Amino acid sequence: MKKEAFSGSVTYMQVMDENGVIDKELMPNYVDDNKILEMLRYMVLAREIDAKALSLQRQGRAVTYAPLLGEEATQVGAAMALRKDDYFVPNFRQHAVYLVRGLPMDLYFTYWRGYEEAQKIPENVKGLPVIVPVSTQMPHAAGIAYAQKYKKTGAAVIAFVGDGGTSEGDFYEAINFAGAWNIPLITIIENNAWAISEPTRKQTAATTLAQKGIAAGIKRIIQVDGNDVIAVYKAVREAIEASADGPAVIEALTYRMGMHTTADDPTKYRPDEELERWKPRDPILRVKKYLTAKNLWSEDIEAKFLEENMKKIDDAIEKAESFVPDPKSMFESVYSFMPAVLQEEMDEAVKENFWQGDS
Ligand SMILES: Cc1ncc(C[n+]2csc(CCOP(=O)(O)OP(=O)(O)O)c2C)c(N)n1
Ligand SMILES: [Mg+2]
Repeated sequence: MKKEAFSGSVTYMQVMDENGVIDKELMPNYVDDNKILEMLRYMVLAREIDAKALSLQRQGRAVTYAPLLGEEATQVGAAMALRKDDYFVPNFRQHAVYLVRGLPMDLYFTYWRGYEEAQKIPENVKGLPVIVPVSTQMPHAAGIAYAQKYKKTGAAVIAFVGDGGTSEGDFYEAINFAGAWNIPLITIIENNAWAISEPTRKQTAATTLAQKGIAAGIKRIIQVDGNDVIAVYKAVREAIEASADGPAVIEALTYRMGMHTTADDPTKYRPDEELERWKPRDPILRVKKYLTAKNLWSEDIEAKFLEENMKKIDDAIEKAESFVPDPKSMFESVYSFMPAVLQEEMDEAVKENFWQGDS
């Protein structure tokens, strides 16, 4: 005897298309024009800060930086869906999530100057620090989500992972744990089409990355247009609302319009035509079209908005650049306590003032 033991499928959702036209049937009643305006403001500001960080790096005023250009909708849509007590777990590219969650901007620039001190994320931001080892954030996120269930806090956790990150063991372990323990973990696969120079089609033979969640027994699985801020917001908000019943996997199809990091040159491996094809699908463009048609946005409004914010950005950079690190912190932050052997090394380093070099 043979019978079907299992079947599964993945739905794709887009609410606002490239021309700013809304699918009325899918448009949630909790999104009005004010909400869309707020989404646009965050996306425009995130792009501005991103450009600033890139420019600082090019001037030697910041260390290696991973731009978010093109991925604003995935990050802003997801972050805006969070409730006050929900947590987020980023990797290294989710600058807009920190922005929406209210991380003081100077901490952001201080970190990108290379100072880990700025990674003490304020409690109310409810987020983890930047993490570079690919996918290692996923088991942490699963652990935090398990803790919410165990402590009955009602909070959910959203965790970001790249397309490349979904090839890692840590990713599978985390989603397997989430399925088996039915925890409030919402995994957002920020599929930006590339993992450095590796395109997604070479990364996996799977048709979608969302379907990986099916194998983990996760019921709430969806693929969304990651350049459609409303679709991302809706998918994440609904997953959060349902998180007491279990985990979700949301694949957001977006595109990394810039370089992987400032240490990368995509022109070496990425055809120009591909970038050109994605330009009309820019996540900011479609929202501007929609709001401009309603007289809620214009070039003047944008110029004024950016001017107002430029002062905040410049002040934050000034504060970040006046930060003087305490070299002792590199010893103090290794363990929760100070082992004797490390104490000895620190005392010696202080005595010899070794970080002053020969100057
Ligand atoms: C465990 C591990 N392997 C390799 C690297 C080097 N590395 C940094 S980012 C990256 C690609 C990540 O791609 P993806 O998950 O798609 O995220 P994206 O950079 O596109 O946002 C790699 C291989 C690393 N940081 N950690
Ligand atoms: Mg990627």
